[in-house]
Order: sequence, then C-alpha cells, then structure tokens
Amino acid sequence: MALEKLHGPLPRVAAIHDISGFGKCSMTVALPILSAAGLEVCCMPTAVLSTHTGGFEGFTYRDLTEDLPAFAAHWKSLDLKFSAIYSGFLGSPQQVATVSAFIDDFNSPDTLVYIDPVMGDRGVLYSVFDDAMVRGMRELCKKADVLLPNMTEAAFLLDVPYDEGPYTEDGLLKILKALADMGPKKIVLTGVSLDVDTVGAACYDAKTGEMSLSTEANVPGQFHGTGDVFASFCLAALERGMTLKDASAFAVALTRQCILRTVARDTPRREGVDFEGVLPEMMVRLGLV
Ligand code: PXL
Repeated sequence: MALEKLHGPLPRVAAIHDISGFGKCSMTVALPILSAAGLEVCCMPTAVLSTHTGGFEGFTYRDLTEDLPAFAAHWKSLDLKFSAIYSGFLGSPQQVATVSAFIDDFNSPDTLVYIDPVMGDRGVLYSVFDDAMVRGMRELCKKADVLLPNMTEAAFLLDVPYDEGPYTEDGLLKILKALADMGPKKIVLTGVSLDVDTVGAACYDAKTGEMSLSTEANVPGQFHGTGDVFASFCLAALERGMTLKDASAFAVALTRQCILRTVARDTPRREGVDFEGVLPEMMVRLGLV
C-alpha cells in the first residue's frame, strides 16, 4: 500500500495473558498471530513462567497481579484506547478481579471485550485451578462481547456435567443459550462435533439467536495451546472485519493447519503447535499480502 494512504494507529489490542517461556501458548502465540494480522498488541503480562503448567514439572511462576493496577494507571495516563481487550489464562481469583477492573476502566462503545475463560480441557480443570477460580470466571464472562470457551470450560461455567460428545445441534444450541444468559453477547464454543470424525466450533449471536457450526476432519490426539491459537485467529479475523460465522470457520481451518503441521513435524505435544508456519496463509486469507 502506498505510504500516503497510511494514517493513524493500527487497531490496538490489549492482550492480557501470561508469558510462558517454553511451550507455545497464551502471549507467545497471541502476540505473533495478532501482529501478523496487522493489529497493534499492547501486552499486559499477568505472570511469567519458565514453561506453561500443562505437562511440565518444576516450572517457575512469577505472579504479576500486583503490577497490573499500575500498568493500567500508566496506560490511562497515556490515554490509550483499545479496539479489543483480550484476556486468556488468569492465575487466581484476585487476578480475575484485577482484569475485571481493567475492563471497566478501558471499555468503550468502540471496544470489544474478548474473554477466553481458560480453565481446563477434556472434562478436567487444569491442576492450578479450583472452584473459586470457576466462580471468578463466571463473573468475568458477564463482561464479554465475545466469549471463547471450550466444552470443558462451558460445563464448568454452567455447572453442568461435562459431556465428551458427539453433540446434537439442539444440545449445542441449549449450551450456547445458557452461556448467553450469563451475559456474553457472542459465543464461540470450541471442541464441538456432531460425529466422531469431525471437530470444530459452534458460534452464537445472542442478538439474532443464530447459531452456526464449522467443523473439519478431526486429527486424533491432544495438542497443547490450540485453544489460545484458535482464539487468537478468531479475534484477528473479527477485528479485520469478518462476520462471526466466517471468523469461526477461519479459526477452525487455520487451527487444523497448525495441528497437521505439528503431526508432520512429530514434535512433543506439550511444546505447542506449529502456528508459525500458518501465519503466511493467515495473512493471505485476511487479504494482507
Ligand atoms: O494454553 C492455556 C495455558 C496458558 N497459560 C498457562 C497454562 C495454560 C494451560 O495449561 O498453563 C500458564
């Protein structure tokens, strides 16, 4: 694009995630994906870990909850405005409350709040979480314009037993409506399938009552960090103007590409997926190159 057509800042995203030094997830996938999508990322690191907590032992964990109010106050003094506020893994109910206050401070009619209520997978909570965390997340979800839970997180948020699927369209609609009753305006529910051979996402817009399903052929196995990769692709697409339905299908397709590349590389699952190799395709699909 000609330089004279460029004007003003890129759309800004406040990304509120931990930094896990090894094992690609949270900030280390959100930042590169959103930057490659032409969004300016303002990083609010909630904690610094040597690795993520899923599949490693002996990791370090430096909690940064106490730093966050001063971070927010400095950003306020700079009069920063955000197109999106995007939160993911949070370490404690106190941290959830701090992020909730950040959203209240920085939300505006021009801001979309994206909440990935990272809490667990395959029916179980991550080892570092308990009931108090689930209660905290329920409160935070009320503030979401777009909520991005997986099936496990949906079950904990709704306090219903986890069902490993496959699901029916009616069953999915019931879950989506119950989640919408908690407050979020739009929902993208991941880990969804109508049969054993496919997997994808179901999205729901509370305003129209419309549900849409996007699935692709399932790749067996558990791949760490795919929830974060999915949410980041979905946010990128929505911020670049795609509809909810198209953004959801886009994120399903690209996340599957990451998984296929990881299977081909045969790297340990806990190290995360090869999202790097999918960035060029993402940029092409977004019309950026
Ligand atoms: O991918 C979610 C995630 C993010 N951050 C940390 C985690 C996890 C999941 O285990 O441990 C620190």
